[in-house]
Amino acid sequence: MDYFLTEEQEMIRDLARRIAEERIKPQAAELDESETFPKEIMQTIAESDLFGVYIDEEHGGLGMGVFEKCLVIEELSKACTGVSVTLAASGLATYPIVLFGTEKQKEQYLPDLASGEKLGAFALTEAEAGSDAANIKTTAVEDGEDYIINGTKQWITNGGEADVYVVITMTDPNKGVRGATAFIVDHDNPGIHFGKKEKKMGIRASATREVIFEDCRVSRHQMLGRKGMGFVVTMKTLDITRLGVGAQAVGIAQGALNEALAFARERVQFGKTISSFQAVQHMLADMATQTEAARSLVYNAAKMIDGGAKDYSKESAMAKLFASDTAMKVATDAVQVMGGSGYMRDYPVEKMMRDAKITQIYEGTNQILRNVIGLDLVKDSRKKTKR
Ligand code: COS
Repeated sequence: MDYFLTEEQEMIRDLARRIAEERIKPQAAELDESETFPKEIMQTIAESDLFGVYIDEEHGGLGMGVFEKCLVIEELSKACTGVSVTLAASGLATYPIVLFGTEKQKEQYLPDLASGEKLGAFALTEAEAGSDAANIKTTAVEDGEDYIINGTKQWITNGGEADVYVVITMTDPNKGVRGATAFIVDHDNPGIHFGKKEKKMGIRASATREVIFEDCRVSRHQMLGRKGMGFVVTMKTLDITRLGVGAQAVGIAQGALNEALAFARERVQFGKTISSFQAVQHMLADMATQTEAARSLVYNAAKMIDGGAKDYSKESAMAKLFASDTAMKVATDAVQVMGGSGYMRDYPVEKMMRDAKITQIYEGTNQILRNVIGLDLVKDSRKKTKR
């Protein structure tokens, strides 16, 4: 399908595609097997200015938007989501600063995040606060001009590798969601510590760790947005970054389809290539149609945000939900088309199937996203009835 990209957009996409083909694809299996964080590849991506495509030029970025960020993530994810998620998760810490940072905070943090000199991480999830994001127990207690943060964040992507942490805390636990506050914490703060690298099913090149705050002192100038706004900071951020997960999913689906199609054209059974059997062609047709539908949803939701829409929670949730379910289905079907070969680690589709699973889980499980979409539909229809 032709999305009529501008020359600039084509350039960004082609650059990401070239890095994916030349730098990531040849190493993807080894990085997955050895669970190695891809430092050198991240440096190449940083040198190509791809970290900051959506950050304004004034703060060191390329001044483009969510749509271009999705193009980059999709291309990198075709080769390896274990690599692309590092860039996407850095964006998860960058968006709260873009959306809610003071000019001083933007000047201090955005240029390094845009250049990829520094990586970001978003620390929300805890042992008892996953889908129930408001149930966080990490506290930030006022102490003169500072706040003291205590608590443990779990499964933090880029944990330990990142330089800049956006941390969601409770400043007033009695106020529930209105008692949450976001802070920026630097990696070199003596009160921040990291757990061991987690062993994951997929996206194994990426680093996922516990992030522990022990009497972590931060200046009140590190507060992001106002006191009590932490939940809104979180939700507004996720409304945008969920499209990044959608783009990862589209990349995985397209990557798996490409592998299955190439294999089917080579594999001979009953004296013919299996691509000549209608049973296989129908599977490939469904895979291609579903992938294109997922891409359309992600691209359109991204354009809606870039176009200045005020509320896009529902559309972003729909795109992430549909794209991630598609990635899981298409990757599973790619393994099926490739049969025994698909099941072996010699081919990339078994990794893609493992990588696809997380897209249905992180940044809001697909069950939570159905809640978001459903509630929005009902709220909207109530408003229309009142009119
Ligand atoms: N944008 C702005 N504000 C939002 C919002 C959004 N997208 N979604 C909710 N809010 C506001 C609500 O308006 C409400 O504010 P008021 O109290 O002023 O009315 C407040 O936030 C609480 O909203 P709600 O009552 O809907 O909160 P819940 O505790 O019921 O949680 C869900 C809502 C389940 C949608 C939320 O917790 C969620 O998204 N969970 C998944 C979190 C997640 O993605 N975790 C994975 C982390 S990986 S980084």
